[in-house]
Amino acid sequence: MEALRQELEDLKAAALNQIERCADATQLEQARVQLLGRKARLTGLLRQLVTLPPQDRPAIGLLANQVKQTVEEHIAARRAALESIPSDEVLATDRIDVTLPGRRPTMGRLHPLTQIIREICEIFAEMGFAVIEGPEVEWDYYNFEALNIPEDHPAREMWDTFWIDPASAKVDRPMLLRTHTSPMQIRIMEQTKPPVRIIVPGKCYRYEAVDASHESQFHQIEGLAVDEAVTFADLKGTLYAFVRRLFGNDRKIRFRCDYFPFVEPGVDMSIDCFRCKGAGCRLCKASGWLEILGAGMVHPNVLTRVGYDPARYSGFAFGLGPARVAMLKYGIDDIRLFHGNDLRFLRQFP
Ligand code: 2U9
Repeated sequence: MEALRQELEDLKAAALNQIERCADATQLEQARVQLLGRKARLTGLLRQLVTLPPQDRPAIGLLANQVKQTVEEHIAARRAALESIPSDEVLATDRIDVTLPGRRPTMGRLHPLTQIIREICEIFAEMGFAVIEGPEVEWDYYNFEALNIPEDHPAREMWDTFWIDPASAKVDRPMLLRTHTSPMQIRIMEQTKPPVRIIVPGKCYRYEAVDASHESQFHQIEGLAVDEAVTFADLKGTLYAFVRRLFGNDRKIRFRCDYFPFVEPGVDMSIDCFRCKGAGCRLCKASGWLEILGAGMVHPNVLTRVGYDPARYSGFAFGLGPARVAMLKYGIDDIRLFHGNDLRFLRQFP
């Protein structure tokens, strides 16, 4: 039996050697027939297994089949290797024109909203405001209660939103998609003592009909400054400096009374129309003014709730929609263009 075992090992070594030396597919096919065909020594040995004494059959049978399998695998591998080498004919005719110009990759760019959000945040950051972001899913408490908008208050109608199903979220307090970024200002004040100077950009949600100037998802940038002796003059000075940076040094500003539950007094701020310099045009709807943001002095109730003494501290706050700012600045007439994914629109912002 030992002789037979040795013969199989020698046969395997010789076969693998022969396969490696095959230089093309024809030689390999000849080798395959010689090594595994009907007249091959290995095939003969496998056929003669039945003539062996029964106690030797399993071991020799196993070895012979292993040799056969190894030879088959090497033939397949050698075939694959030979196929990957180009033929002489291909080598003679195939040419690469190395002078052809390359294919230029498409360059991405920042979305116009991202650009304007970064530009606005940068202006406030240079004035000493820290840029902070917060969660888009909020507790009712932070979005409404803490901002001086109790349940049943008619002002809640200004901010209809999407509510989280408490059962599926496994929560026992009302949860919603935030309608402004103000909840984050509350969180920051709860965690820190004045002075506070923060700017909070982020996505907000409102349940409303979509048209050329409203979408149910939109971005907001809000700012807050609280310290001892902060006055309305600080609000005016800060926001005046801001719009001059964004819309040009010759801008004028105008304040009018407005109502927001979280500020007192509340205002809306306009700039004189940079297109017609106040004379009246299509952009400013012939009024000469463009409404740019809302603002006010933080309501004492809001300060009290976060543990700030309103007799000692005061602050101003403001909010604006970067989409509206971009629409005015670049003369865009439909807010839906921002998320329409039309490259003809997006490519206009370098
Ligand atoms: C705290 C206290 C006060 C933020 C403010 C406005 C006025 C405002 C709107 C402008 C256009 C939002 O994007 S918009 O729809 N915002 O007019 N926002 S005062 O006041 C705050 C915020 C946080 C703690």
